[in-house]
Amino acid sequence: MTDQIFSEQAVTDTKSEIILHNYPQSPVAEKARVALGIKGLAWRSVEIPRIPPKPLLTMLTGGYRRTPVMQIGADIYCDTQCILRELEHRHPTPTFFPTADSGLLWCLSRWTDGALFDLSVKIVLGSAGAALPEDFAEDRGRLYLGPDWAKGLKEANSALPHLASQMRAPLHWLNEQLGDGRRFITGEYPAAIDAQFYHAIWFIRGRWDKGPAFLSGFAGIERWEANIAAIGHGKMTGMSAEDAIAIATAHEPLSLNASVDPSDPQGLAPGMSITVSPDLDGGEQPVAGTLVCTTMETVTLQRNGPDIGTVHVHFPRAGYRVDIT
Ligand SMILES: N[C@@H](CCC(=O)N[C@@H](CS)C(=O)NCC(=O)O)C(=O)O
Repeated sequence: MTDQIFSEQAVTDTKSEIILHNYPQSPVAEKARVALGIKGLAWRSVEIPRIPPKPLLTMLTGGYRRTPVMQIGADIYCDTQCILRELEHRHPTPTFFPTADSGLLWCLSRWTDGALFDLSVKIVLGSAGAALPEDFAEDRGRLYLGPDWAKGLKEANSALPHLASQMRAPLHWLNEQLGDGRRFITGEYPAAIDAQFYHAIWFIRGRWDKGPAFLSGFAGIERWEANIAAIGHGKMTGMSAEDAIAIATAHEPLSLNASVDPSDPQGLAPGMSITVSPDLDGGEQPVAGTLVCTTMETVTLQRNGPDIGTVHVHFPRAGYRVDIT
């Protein structure tokens, strides 16, 4: 995949332009950037602050403050689960699922994005300890270690050898998976799961002082990391947050089939007033709006405002809580 074929999509076509709200140091954004690289897409990057307030981002999302967020016209995709699904839908070739294992790989990705990523955050926060800037430690501590975060940070620091042991076992399995010389996790072609596994490893390599030495014990992983880095990030050009908001205002969201799912466990139906928030409480603001449509995988709500017009905000169902208000 070193020979990139970039999408012919004209950057002036603002309706279908892919805008990623992100910042360079974010590992979860790195997952999305690698995914854009796998698809060889052209995209615009809006750099957002690393800690709240993020008023120009939350104006679009209705309160969701995490990184990254993808915008296409007046459609706003929160969480990389939604972002990857939408990229696969709009740009199916090359596919994120080059083998016949998409269901299995979605299941595995709930672990890479959940327990594995959380473990990498604990290692990075725990190893940085007192060196972390206070506002950053407080914000990320609350998000990833819970309301009692200061205690959690101290525990992560003293438990570093244990946390490293928890990381070693899955890295050993990944190394074994790559042991037959394959270029990527499922074979010759990169898949979504490569980006999903990679972001946690990119994070410990770059932000844990002992990360490079730790990873040097896994030759297959180091070779695979180089293959992923060679894919690149597609074709990125910068954009201001103000221009992104102007694009949302200038366009209408894509129309969606507002059919009712009679088996929806919560009885959700179009037109209901709802809020959506991450299932694990990190003290984050729920996003309120009118339900447009839900599937087993996604919930879409509509928001209107003088500053953004009408937008559709999309969230995954898995990992998010929908409340009827
Ligand atoms: N499940 C989310 C996780 C997003 C996430 O936790 N991102 C980190 C960035 S690495 C974050 O938002 N940190 C706090 C922030 O950027 O304000 C996803 O897959 O997009």
